[in-house]
Amino acid sequence: MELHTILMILLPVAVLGQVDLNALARDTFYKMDVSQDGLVTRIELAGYFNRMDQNGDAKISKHEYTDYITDIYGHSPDLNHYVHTIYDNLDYNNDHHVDQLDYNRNFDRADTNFDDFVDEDEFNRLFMALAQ
Ligand SMILES: [Ca+2]
Ligand SMILES: [Ca+2]
Ligand SMILES: [Ca+2]
Repeated sequence: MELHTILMILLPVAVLGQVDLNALARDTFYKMDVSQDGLVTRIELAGYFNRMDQNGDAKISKHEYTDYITDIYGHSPDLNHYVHTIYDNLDYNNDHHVDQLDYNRNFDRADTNFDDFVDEDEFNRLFMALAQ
């Protein structure tokens, strides 16, 4: 067994290179929900992306996004596929950056009951749509 394969087994979201999207969604939600009240605010969503912003230009490049995700979960072809698909879908206006405009559009898309919070069910629906 290759070391690469062993590392994949240790990761909760990528077992044997197969990404568990539900686990990835759940983990992403917990990382966003800094206050741990089960609701994500616009500020928490922006904060999540700001943690990826290596060069401080208030825009997340695909490179920054990919680095952030693979630093946490490791590399696998399956995960790379989802990372690129999710990034392209997050980039609402297709300008090859994910920034405040895109955060707002995705937040609005997720918040289907218009209470200005994104709960875990709302987030899961958005995440699955972004991963398609
Ligand atoms: Ca940046
Ligand atoms: Ca954009
Ligand atoms: Ca809501």
